[in-house]
Amino acid sequence: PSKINLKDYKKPSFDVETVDLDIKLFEDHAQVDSTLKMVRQTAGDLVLFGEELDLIAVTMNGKPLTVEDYQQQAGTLTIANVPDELVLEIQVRICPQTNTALEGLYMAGSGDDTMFVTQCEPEGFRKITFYPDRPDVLAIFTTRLEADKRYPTLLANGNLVEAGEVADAPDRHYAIWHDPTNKPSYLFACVVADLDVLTDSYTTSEGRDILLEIYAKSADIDKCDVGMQALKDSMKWDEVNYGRAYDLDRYMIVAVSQFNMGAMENKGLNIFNTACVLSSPETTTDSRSFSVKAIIAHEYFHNWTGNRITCRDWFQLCLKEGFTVYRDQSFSADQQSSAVQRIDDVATLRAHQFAEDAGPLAHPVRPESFVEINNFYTTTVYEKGAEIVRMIANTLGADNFRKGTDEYFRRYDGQAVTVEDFLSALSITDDKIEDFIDWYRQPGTPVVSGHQDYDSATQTLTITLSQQTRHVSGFDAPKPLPIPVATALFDKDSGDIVTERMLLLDQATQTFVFENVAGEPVVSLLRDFSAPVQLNYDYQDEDLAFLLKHETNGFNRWQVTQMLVNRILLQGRGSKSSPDVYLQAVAKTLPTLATDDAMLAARLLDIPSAQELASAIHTDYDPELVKQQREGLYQQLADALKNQWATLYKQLPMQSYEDSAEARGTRALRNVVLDMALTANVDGANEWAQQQYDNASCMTERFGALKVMVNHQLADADAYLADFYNRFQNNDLVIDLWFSVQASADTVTTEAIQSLLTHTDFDWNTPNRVRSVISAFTSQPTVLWTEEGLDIYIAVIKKLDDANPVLASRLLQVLARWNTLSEPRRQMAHDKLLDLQQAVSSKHVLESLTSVLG
Ligand code: BAL
Ligand code: ZN
Repeated sequence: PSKINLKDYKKPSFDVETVDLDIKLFEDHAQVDSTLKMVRQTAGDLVLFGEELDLIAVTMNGKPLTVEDYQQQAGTLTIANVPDELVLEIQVRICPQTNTALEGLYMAGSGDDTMFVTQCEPEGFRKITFYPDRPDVLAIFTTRLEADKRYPTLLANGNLVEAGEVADAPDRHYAIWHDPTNKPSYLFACVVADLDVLTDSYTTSEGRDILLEIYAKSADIDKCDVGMQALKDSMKWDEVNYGRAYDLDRYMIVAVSQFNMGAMENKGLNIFNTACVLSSPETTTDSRSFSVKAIIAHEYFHNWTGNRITCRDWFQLCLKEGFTVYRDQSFSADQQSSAVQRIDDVATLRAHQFAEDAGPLAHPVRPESFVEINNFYTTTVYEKGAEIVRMIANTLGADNFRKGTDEYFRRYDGQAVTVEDFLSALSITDDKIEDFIDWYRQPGTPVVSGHQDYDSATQTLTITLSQQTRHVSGFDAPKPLPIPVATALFDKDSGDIVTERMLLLDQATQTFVFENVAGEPVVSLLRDFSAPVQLNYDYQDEDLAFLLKHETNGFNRWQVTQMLVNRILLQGRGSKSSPDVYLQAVAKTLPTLATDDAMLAARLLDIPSAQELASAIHTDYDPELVKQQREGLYQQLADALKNQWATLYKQLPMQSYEDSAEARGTRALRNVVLDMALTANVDGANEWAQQQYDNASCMTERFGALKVMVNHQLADADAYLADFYNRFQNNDLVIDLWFSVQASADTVTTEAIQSLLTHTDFDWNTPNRVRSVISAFTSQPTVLWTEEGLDIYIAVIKKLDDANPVLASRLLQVLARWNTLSEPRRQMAHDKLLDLQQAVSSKHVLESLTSVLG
């Protein structure tokens, strides 16, 4: 398979004005008839894409074409000598029943419980029919669906025009949908199923009455209220914050259990992984429920950032994803403590995106070439892409950012555009914003180093900052980037802020001078994580302890504890701290914080995960040593506060369920305290865990208790696991939790993983279930990076390579850290990856493997 390069972009030779689709579903196949009205844009042949299609007939302007009239190659159908205006009619046969890749039109479920759904982004539409399947071809779609009446639910994008019985076929019915908005084929969707529906309504700021519908299996329809509320909240939020109102009369969401992604923003017909839309207190943890709301918001926000303004080509994926992630993060920050939201977003970025940027899969936020675009739905494109938008928003300030986004929507509505277009609109009040383009082009996480000099004679503080980005092979030598560094100076005596300033570091090294500073201050840098960089500042531990006490914003306090922890845990790798300052600082802070802001208190006790710590280690990574050091510090923390845990746990009594920020904070902290108490062997903690499980008012409490019982190998853990299974055996999403709590246990073994993979409820065709074991397992690097661990993991990739290459390739990308391992693990992992190369054939896995091997 060949590489596609950004620099080779060419406009399509034809535009599609309208497309009429007629999709007839039968027992073992589907027939798809399409009529495309097309108009020439530029010179050249007409190129249509198509994969896994059985071409039955094609006519042009009413005249049947024969094999001499077109050229069919792998993945394309090319017709030469076409007139400037044409109507193309194409008939194909496809087989959704055997489509395990979950792209295009596929059957989900099994036995009597099946449904048909689509996933077209990025290039799934070409598995439904031949089409100029590229995001810069926008068309008006009309879709007729026909199926057996045992599938009463027939949905497609837009508005329902007509529905009825099929003449001469009493068991069959049809529905016709028309979408009045111009859209690229990746936003096409249809659903043929037997689903219940939760309905509601919303009136937009423009006075449009919208029907809101969430479709789910009847057993799940009681878990759709959280999603519905989130949808209404998102609609309102986008009106208030971006002036964007919804534009169709109907907004539908469909829950599907077999889905590769989290969700998909198809115009007017979002399709969601059940894990990302269903939520109820009894079955869903608070953190999962929170991400349900965020994902509903994300997909809704795409209606403007993605659908109405879309990407010119797939290299511009970050244009819609980075901006939309920034928008959903801002929405979520408005729904809870903004500090906690920022903590969670930054923790994810540092654990996953920084690791990606540090390894062989490093790529620019806007890649310049790919073989398979599915391989680029990465944390770099999404999360780093969002950080760039955040830096721009912070640099401009709220008013000018809003002027910029208003301009973006005004100028480009209805078009397929580029990152340059986005920056040009955002820069209407400040042309320096265009300089941020280098953030989109350059891979690697910049390291910002610095120190300060204070001159008491002149009362001047000078901060020197420099930036360095590693040179990723295959790319130009890195240039200095514009890095906003939010800075505050704290008076050492009073603890008050004396000055706040946003420093813009845009050269390799720069000095920033602060005048009239009476007494050397403590400097707080990169507040609110103002740029996605690694910071090495010449701090003393005492400065960090000071900041933990005096920083005004919860995020900054968390960041300081993380710096302290990293300095302790990455000892011998250039850091130099002993745990004492950290332990004392946490001990001092915790009691008050637990009362004032329990959620933040829970986060402050975070010790970065083994994976996050590993992401900062670039050579000689020894998973055993990291685990030992991490657990050692955790034990020290638990022991240091041993006499506080009982008091704290009792201060956080279990009450009847409430969905308030305060109640969620209490639950989060209680789970952390329970784990600490068990770690410190506090008398009676075993019973607290059992009582918490038995008396749980919600899944956060029950699962929190189960998790500690499993991790601490309490005597009754197996009995509780069995109870959990029996209680929830009819709920797939909860059974996913049951699998994952075992697969990610601190004490997991390869035998345990193997037995989960052969459990009767394990299902290779359901990505959520595969991830509940296999992705959960990656949280235990000491087991993953062994012969047996890798054999299991790699066997899964082999198995999925053909059946579901998108999933296989994403699982493989996790192994990119192999080259940082210490020997002999590194060589062993390398050999196994080389063997894998002989055993796989999908372009998805092969491209990722080539990159992973470096
Ligand atoms: N566009 C794919 C799913 C998402 O990012 O919303
Ligand atoms: Zn998205």
